[in-house]
Amino acid sequence: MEKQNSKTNTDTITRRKTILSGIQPSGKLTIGHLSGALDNWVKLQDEYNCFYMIADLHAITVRQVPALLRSQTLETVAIYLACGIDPKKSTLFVQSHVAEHSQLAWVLNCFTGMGECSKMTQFKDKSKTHKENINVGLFSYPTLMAADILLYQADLVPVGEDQKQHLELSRNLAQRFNHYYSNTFKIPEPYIPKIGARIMSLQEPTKKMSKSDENERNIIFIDDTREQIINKVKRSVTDSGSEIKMAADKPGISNLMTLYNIATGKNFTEIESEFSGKGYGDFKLAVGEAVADYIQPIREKFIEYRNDKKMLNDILKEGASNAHFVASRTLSKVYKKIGLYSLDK
Ligand code: ATP
Ligand code: LTN
Repeated sequence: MEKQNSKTNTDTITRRKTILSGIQPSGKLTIGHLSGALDNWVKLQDEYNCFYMIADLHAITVRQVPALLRSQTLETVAIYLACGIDPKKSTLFVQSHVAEHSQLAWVLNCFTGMGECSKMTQFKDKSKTHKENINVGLFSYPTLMAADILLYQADLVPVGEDQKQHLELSRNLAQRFNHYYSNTFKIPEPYIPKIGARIMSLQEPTKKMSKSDENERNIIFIDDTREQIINKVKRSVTDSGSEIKMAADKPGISNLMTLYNIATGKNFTEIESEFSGKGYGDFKLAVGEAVADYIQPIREKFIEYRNDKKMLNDILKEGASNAHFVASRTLSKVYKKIGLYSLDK
């Protein structure tokens, strides 16, 4: 506790801006999460007061197998750490461990119009893919996300393009609440990194590589072995023609070039000249090997951390307590402003 309070005090004194982001433990994380989110989160740790969350309550808006959800939650923590999220610099916690998220979400539900939630693209998409279970949680998903963000008075929220609409609602709700009552919430800004490529599915390269895709051949997981990675890349879909170049009509090759760029740091011009005159076979082998080399140290750390449940639990306990410290202050203010009767004074 002492350490957490001193961390919070330091942040207050230096007035570092606050960042909050999260990923749902709805599957194993992929190389897309690494390049599109985690690599960036790691860089932000030195400059910002970061809260990195595992959004397990969001994950249950679609049906999950309980044992898998539990193990994926712990695996996600191990991956955050293996990628370089440092619990001494950032607060790392599980959403359901901090009750204030559900509590504020309920209040925000009472300030959100039905129309605002029903127009959300993600709700419309998931209602199509999960026709058998279009539940109220899926509908009000964005108000829980707003609670996640507003509880910590986040200045910036790193998200992919697909979450921008949810962030816009968080901003509207914060403004609405501040207007009805008085200034309570900071208005968060989206933080869409300049770099951070979108990785596409290996078999259907016009679709995003996604952890909940049922076809594992589409995905490079962070815990895939060297052989698995090389094989998946070897079997990936390529395009007609034989040239290795970035082009809109070559989504397969362009995606492999992006992967090679992430793994080696070489730019697209360098990659094009390295493989000029060579065939797809040589290129795929080089991409597979480079990606395997890139993933290997992260995978090794992941395995080490995943097997140390005590260490993971200790980090999560400290994270939950630190998060609760901040979140409870915001929630108390909100309860007071809306007129909920309190037993304290
Ligand atoms: P799900 O399939 O469970 O809905 P997902 O695998 O599509 O999830 P999210 O959990 O929504 O991914 O991803 C969290 C964040 O990770 C995104 O906001 C985005 O920044 C990043 N991300 C995920 N997949 C990719 C990808 N293929 N390429 C780049 N960034 C990605
Ligand atoms: N909805 C996000 C995960 C998420 C999140 C958040 C991201 C839940 N709460 C708060 C940023 C801020 C997703 O599925 N990518």
